[in-house]
Order: sequence, then C-alpha cells, then structure tokens
Amino acid sequence: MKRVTPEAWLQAPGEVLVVGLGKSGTAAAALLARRGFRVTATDERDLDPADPAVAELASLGVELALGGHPAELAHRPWQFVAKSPGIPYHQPFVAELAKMSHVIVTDVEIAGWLEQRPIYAITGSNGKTTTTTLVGEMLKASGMNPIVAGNIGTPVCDVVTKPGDVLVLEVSSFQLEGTATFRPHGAALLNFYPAHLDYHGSYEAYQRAKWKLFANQTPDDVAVLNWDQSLIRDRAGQLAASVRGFSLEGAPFADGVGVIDGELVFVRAGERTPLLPVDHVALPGRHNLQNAAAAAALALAAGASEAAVAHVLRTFQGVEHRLEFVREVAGVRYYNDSKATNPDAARQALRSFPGGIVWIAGGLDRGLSFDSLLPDVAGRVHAAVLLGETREKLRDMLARAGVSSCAFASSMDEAVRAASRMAQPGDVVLLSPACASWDMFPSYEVRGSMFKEAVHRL
Ligand code: UMA
Repeated sequence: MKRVTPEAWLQAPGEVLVVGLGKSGTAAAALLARRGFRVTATDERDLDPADPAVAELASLGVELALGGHPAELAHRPWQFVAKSPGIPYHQPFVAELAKMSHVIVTDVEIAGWLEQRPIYAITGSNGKTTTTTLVGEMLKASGMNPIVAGNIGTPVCDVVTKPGDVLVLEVSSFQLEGTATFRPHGAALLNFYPAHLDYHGSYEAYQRAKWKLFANQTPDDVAVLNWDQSLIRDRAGQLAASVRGFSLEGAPFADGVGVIDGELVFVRAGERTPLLPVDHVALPGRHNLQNAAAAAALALAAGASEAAVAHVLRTFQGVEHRLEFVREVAGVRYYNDSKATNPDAARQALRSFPGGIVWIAGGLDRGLSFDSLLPDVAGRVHAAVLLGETREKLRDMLARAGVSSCAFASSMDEAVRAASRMAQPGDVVLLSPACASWDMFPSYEVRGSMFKEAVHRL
C-alpha cells in the first residue's frame, strides 16, 4: 500500500473515491469536496437523487456511481479511498481496491487530519456508547464545550467544522482498522469480547484493530485501560502514552480510577481522592460501574473537575437503547437494550436483574454460539420470546437452561404482546437481543424504537 501523507494531500487535493454513502460516507464525501478534493462516491444502493443528502453531494460536485460499484473504479489512480466503516475488507470491490494497492482509510482517519482540537476517543467491545456519553456529560458539567460524535451516531466528518473545544469520539473496530495517523490526545479501551469476527476474520485481528487507537500516541497523551482484563493490562507497558487504569477489583495502579472499600476513587501518583460511593452511581449494573470508572478516568485526564464527575455519575440515567427504562404496565417494567448486538452485551443486561425476566432476544445469525449465556439465563429468565434467524439456536440454549416457556414472534409488536402475556406483576420484560438487527430491521435503533412504540401501545 502507498504511504498515508495527509499534509501533502491537503495541500494538493486530488481525486478521491468514497465507498458507501450511509451516514459516514455521505459526511466524508461532503467534507472532502468542501476541502477541494474531486470526489467520486459509490454505493451499492440506488439512492434517490431527490434525497437532500444526495442532492447536496451533487451540488458540491461529487460524482455519483450508484446501484453498484463499477469495476473500473477500482483501477483509477485515486489519491486515497475513503471506505465506510461497515463495509468489510473482503467485500469484492474493496478487495479489488486493496489488490490495486490503494490507500483505504475510514472517516476517523480523515477527521484526524483536519482536527486541531484535542480528541478523546473510546473503544471496546461493550459500553462504548454509555462511556462516550458520560465523558461528554462530565466535560460539559465542568464548563467545557465538548462535541460528542463517531460510532455513537453523528458522523465524525460532520463535526470537523462545528464549534466546540474538544471532541469526544466513540470509535469502532471498523473505523480503527482504517486508520494510519489517527492520534487521540486521550484514549480508552474498555474491554475485549469476541465481536465482529465475520468482519475481522479472527478475534486476534479484531483486537489488533482496536489497539490501533494507541498506535500514534506519545508520552504527552493518555491511555486509559481496563486493569481487570489481563488481555489489556498486560500490554500497558508497550504503549507510548501515559497509562491510567480503571478497576472494580482493587487492582493496583499509580494513576486511574478504581473501586476501593465501596467508593469510586481517583488515584493520582498514588494519592487517593474519593469521588462517590458506588451505590450512589445512578446507572444500574456492574458493567455500568466499569463504564463509570473508565469515563471518570478519561474525563479527569481531559480536564474535568472531580465534583463534575461525581455529579454526573449521581444523576446520569442512561443512553437510549442501552438498558433504557421504557414504562411500567400492570406491575411489569419494560427495558429496551436493543444495543446489545452480541451475547456479551446481553449477558451484562441479564446480570443487571436478579430474576423475573421475560427475555426478548434473537436476530442476525453470525455463527456465534449462545452457550456462554446459559449460566446467566438459568434462574433469571423464566420466559422468552424469540425473533429472527437465531431463534431456534436460542430456544435450544434456553431449554438446556431449564426455560421451557418460549414463544416465537415474527414482528416486534407480536413479541411485545406475547411477552406482556407471559409476564407476572414484579417481572421485567427485557429486549436484549444478543444479535445484530439486520435480518429484520435496518438498525438496532429502529429495533429499539419499534420495541418502545409497541410497549407504549400496550
Ligand atoms: N454499502 C455499499 N457496498 C457494500 C455494503 C454497503 O455501498 O458492499 C453501503 C450501504 O448501501 C450503505 C453504506 O454502505 O449506504 C453503509 O455504510 P456503513 O455500514 O459504514 O454505515 P453508516 O451508515 O455509514 O454508519 C456508520 C456506522 N455503521 C457501521 O459501522 C456498521 C454507524 O455505527 C455509525 O453510527 C455511523 O457510521 C456514524 O459514524 C453503527 C454500528 O452498528 C451504530 N456500528 C457497529 C457497532 O457499534 O457494533 C460498529
């Protein structure tokens, strides 16, 4: 592959190709066109020219190749190619681009070329969205003006010209795979669990993509690492950045945020400052305590005040689609955890309740096994409504966990109605699918919104 030379490219913008015109590609194409690049953009879908986003690209002079990726586009001498994060490298057109030795980058890399403001970036298999939101809230409560963007939903290329004093970015392994020079001033790695294996090819390759977050950091930058996961902690010594830990298990570190004697404590050069008692943290569940500790460590490194950090943790109620409380109907509480797109995320949600769960689960089959959920399901889930491609696999696992009350549903509305019939007063109906949504819904957001609408119709 050719070298990535952003300074030269920005000085003499040439012809570039954008692949995929979803949220991220549309924003990247518009940003690059505005910066003087001659942009060609291609999408496998036939987009409507009247769509305002498409019309805007056309008005910026972006050439569109829609309804497929013309093979000849792989053979043109592009300065670089901006690939949408969700399109895998084994997609035939992308594989052809790589074979032609084109530089292939993602939106996070491009935004990094243009951003002068400090960037605080968060990655991990689970908890990214909550942690990113918490960091943004903590900086806001400290009187700063953060811009929260990235995988969380607002494309990073859309915020490069937005006023604000610091960027807080949720970054995915898909985005990180396409980085070369990206250098966040502060970066947090929350945890590793097998995810997106179909995309990256192996658990090792997925981890390598995530570690790229720290690759260009210097000793002036900060790396926040999960001290309770040896897979992560053991690599701390290999990073150039100044390392902070976070831990719920009292793992010792000189700098970071940990739980000590029931308090969340800020440790700086060995000195301890209590932030708040852990049972005052408003978000439910142990995984959220981990998110809280990580967010506190990163926000404090970014200049947040200890009082603001504690205030946000006391009051912040949660993120949409992430263990979001929807409504209580006839003594049954309904929670939307549609963002749980893999088994580990669903495990965290299941563990947040002691029992009495009517579980709505299932979705796209990525070939993963659900057996790891068996211990968390047994004794907690008493009935389940299953959706999508994985429903039979999930039913088999539930049967082995002793859950015999299982129904299949073919729409979210049907699932919610079935769950409401199976639930007793005092129960929780939990949508936490353990699977991506794409077999039945355009996104996990739409899935979660349909769940909430169905709950409100009860
Ligand atoms: N497309 C092609 N050719 C293909 C395949 C797809 O042209 O062979 C086109 C599609 O027609 C579509 C576009 O590519 O127009 C989709 O691109 P994308 O999948 O990268 O999705 P975006 O809409 O650009 O959204 C992306 C992130 N999506 C993914 O990484 C899958 C969004 O994260 C992110 O919020 C958004 O950019 C803004 O930054 C979502 C996500 O599911 C939430 N992320 C994964 C996760 O959290 O697990 C990583």
